[in-house]
Amino acid sequence: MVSTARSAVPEMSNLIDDVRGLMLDALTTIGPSERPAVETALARLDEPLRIAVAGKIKAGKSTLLNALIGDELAPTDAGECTKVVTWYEDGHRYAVHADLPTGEKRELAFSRVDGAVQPNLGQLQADDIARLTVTWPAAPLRSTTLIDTPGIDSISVEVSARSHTFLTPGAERATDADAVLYLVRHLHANDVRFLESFHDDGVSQGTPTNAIGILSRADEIGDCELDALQVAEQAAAEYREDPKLRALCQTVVPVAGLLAQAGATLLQSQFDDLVRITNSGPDHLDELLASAERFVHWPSAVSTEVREQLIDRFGLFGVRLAVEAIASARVRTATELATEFVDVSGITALRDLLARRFGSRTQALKARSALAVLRRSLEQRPADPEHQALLRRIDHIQFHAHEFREIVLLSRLRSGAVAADASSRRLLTAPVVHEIERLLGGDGTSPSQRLGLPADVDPAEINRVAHDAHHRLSALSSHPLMTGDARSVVTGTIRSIEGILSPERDHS
Ligand SMILES: Nc1nc2c(ncn2[C@@H]2O[C@H](COP(=O)(O)OP(=O)(O)OP(=O)(O)O)[C@@H](O)[C@H]2O)c(=O)[nH]1
Ligand SMILES: [Mg+2]
Repeated sequence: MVSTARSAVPEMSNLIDDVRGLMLDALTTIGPSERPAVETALARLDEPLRIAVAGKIKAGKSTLLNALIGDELAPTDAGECTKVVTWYEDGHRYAVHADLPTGEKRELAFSRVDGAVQPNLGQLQADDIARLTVTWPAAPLRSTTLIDTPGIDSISVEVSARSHTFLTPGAERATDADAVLYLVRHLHANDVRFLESFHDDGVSQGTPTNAIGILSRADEIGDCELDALQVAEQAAAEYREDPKLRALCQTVVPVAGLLAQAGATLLQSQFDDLVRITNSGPDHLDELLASAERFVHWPSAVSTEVREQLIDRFGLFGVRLAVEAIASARVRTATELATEFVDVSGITALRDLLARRFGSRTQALKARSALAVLRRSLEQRPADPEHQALLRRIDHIQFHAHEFREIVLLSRLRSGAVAADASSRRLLTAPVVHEIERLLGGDGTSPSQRLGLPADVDPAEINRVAHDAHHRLSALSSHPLMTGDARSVVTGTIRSIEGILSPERDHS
């Protein structure tokens, strides 16, 4: 029996339950061909958030994924497996499976080569495999499944197409990823076009809700000088303010994945080699560190082979940083150097960002993905009255769940659509827009993050600041020059502030 739209407005805490109930109802009415997709989407509500790592060939995708897992599971060389979309997910045992286009799932034997999981494809070619799944018991994978995608825009049109099909499946099915990290070394037109084509489904179509731009291999910017990461941060800050990019992804941050990976896996023997290099004397060091080429081939007491491994592992920037840190005695042990690498790499900032932007929105992102799949299935038979009733329930949830509304409002603000006319621009000035974005949960959804206060702030201060914001925005919403569009953003934000003020509204 299919019920019509419910009268109760779904709050954030029971959003998933509402969506689950709707999907269970749908399963009693949809046809057999749509069933598997809806069943999969239903099961997905209880699974970890899926984050895909995407970008151009050799942008550093697999290395960044490794840095996020804290292991070296993803192969970073040019093997066959880098051409297949590969999922890294938590599980009870170590295993690799291949999904074949026939629907068959086949377990593959695998070995670890320099840490990387290398499946034995046997008779299979990369082209025969729809996807690989590496199941790995690892704490970081418990809350997030990471998906490595083949490089876009590669010389191999097929490999590129495989990533496009995965990330932008088009009208016929919803995307498999809840969120995407898009890596670019330097942004140019192709990258922007790719981001534009990453339309997500359902409630926030074609919006930056679930994309984060990463300025990758940031240590290589500006000739690998020691200030490379600062230079990269300045470039990222410019991208963040670029209206075109603001409309396409939530933010842009610089990360040196290689350094983060090196920090997570640094060996004592590598540290000892770096100490030997450092101790080879300042004059010699100047020559040695002039370029990667020279570092490997300049005459030195440390063997060429060892130096080759060091440059491969840490990059020229990493070696320069290590030598500077060891020579100045800022770093005295392998553990301290590992920490230095991780700190400088930007990975901690990225992890925080993922927790704030995606972690706190996990429920909404998963619910949105599930509704997108359900909508697609129901639209196969749009004239069916039971389908129409279910579609109305989807509309109802999407319209009333405030967390969805926040996502839509954030996207519209970022796309620049809201403050497009002159009077709105006068009222919604840049600082006001930034505050509204923050209040809507753009920097994280806890009350203190929404109000821009420290995490350990006194609850009385939270209330005081929230009341103050409520007062200001209420005055703004009743301003005579307020247009309908801008007013709906302000009233939506007021509703978010009321969520902070009313403890029963769960914003955590
Ligand atoms: N200096 C530096 N090199 C990096 C960084 N990330 C990756 N690399 C190097 O860039 C090359 C490509 O890295 P991958 O992680 O395989 O890049 P990818 O985007 O997965 O490549 P494909 O899957 O082949 O498209 C490797 O030689 C890495 O060591 C980084 O942050 N800094
Ligand atoms: Mg790769």
